[in-house]
Amino acid sequence: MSASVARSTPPERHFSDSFTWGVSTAAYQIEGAFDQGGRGPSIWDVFSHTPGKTARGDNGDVACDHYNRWREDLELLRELGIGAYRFSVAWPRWSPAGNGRVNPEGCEFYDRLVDGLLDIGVAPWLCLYHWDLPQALQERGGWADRDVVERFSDHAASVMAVLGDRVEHVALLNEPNVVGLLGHLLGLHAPGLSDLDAYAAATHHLNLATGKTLDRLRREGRGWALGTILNLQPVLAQGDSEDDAAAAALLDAVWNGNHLDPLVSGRYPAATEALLERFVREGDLESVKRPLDWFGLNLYSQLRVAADPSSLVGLRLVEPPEEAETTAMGWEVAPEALSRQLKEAQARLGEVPIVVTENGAAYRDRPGPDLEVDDLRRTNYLERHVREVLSAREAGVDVRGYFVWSLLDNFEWHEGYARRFGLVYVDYPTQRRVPKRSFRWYQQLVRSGVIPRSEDVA
Ligand code: GCO
Repeated sequence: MSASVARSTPPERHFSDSFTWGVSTAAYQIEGAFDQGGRGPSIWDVFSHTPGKTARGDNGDVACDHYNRWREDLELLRELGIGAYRFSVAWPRWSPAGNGRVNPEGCEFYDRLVDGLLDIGVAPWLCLYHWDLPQALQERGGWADRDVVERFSDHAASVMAVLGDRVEHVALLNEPNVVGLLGHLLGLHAPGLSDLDAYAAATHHLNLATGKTLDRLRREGRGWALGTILNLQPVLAQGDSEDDAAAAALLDAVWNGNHLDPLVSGRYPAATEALLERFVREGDLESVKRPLDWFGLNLYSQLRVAADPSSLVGLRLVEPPEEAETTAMGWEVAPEALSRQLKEAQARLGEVPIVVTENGAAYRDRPGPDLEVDDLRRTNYLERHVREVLSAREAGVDVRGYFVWSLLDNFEWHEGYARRFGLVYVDYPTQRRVPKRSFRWYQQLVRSGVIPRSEDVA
């Protein structure tokens, strides 16, 4: 073989055509149009409009104005060349009071979005709950009130009755562990509670809603691929002491176990059972233990923890070591956490295929004169994480897809707009969208199935 032929031989593909490449978004973070098209208020409208709850008082009123600019955003998806787009349906847009009464304009919006995706050959991956509970339901107790389980199942059935002829992949809940902890115990997310009972009740009801809604949708016999999404992270003990190990085990139970354990084994972790069982009625846990068609893993980082007898729960989170690389969120960049977590999740889930439904990083992007962003650090973050997906696959983990968080810079919850996660830069005053270097890197990966070196993509 001559040298010139050897040079033109394409590198061996890392991923086959059947691997799903996607990007993820969430309704409240991008849609804006909070008072358009008959949408009702959600807990995030109320929370973000409460002084002091979000950075600089940022809220999702306008966000990326995706509700009005969705066609332009589909164009970006087409240009990116991905096979799948994960988005969420805003419950208060679908049913403003959360009582099942449907808002036709809300329905039409998602109806057109799904058609638009199919027209450009992108598979819609629909998430039924990404944190924007109708405020009317919060006023009746929200996730802490058991009645929400039925409301959510009804809502899921209503959405799928309209969109289910064109949507195959459905995720029930996005990160119930974050909803429980940040929303009901730490007060950082809507509804902004710091209440142990509300946390325990919400945790159980989120699990029950998952199980009951899986049954409900399966009874329809429509062949949907039903999954749910958890944010899981390896928990590392700071030191070698037994106390630190116990602290790590406790945090692991709370963060990773409270939702995964009941799903796979019908039990709560021993460490949290006493707290949660007050809300468990007979038969509940049997209806939570359900096989999934696929499992969504969101992973950004890992947690470090130490025992701390002076804290209420006996532990404290530890900052990453000084030499560790961190993102603008302060999260440690730990790509190996992804392959480790994929292997652990697979061991727990058995045969269930796994999809990385979110992975990405916020950096302080500095746009040039034409708003272009050379985000080498994000590109490099993504490159290293995709390599870990590959290594997990090589180790036998059944990872079927990978979704970047996120298509666009967007409303990063209580951190507001300063935390940019997008492959596409959004200039909020003009709503101009400008693809970053990471966008071109991802485009190349999706097109070739070969992981490009981040430095090689301009
Ligand atoms: C998450 C959320 C996203 C966040 C992202 C970055 O699932 O935590 O789905 O909404 O914006 O994770 O923090």
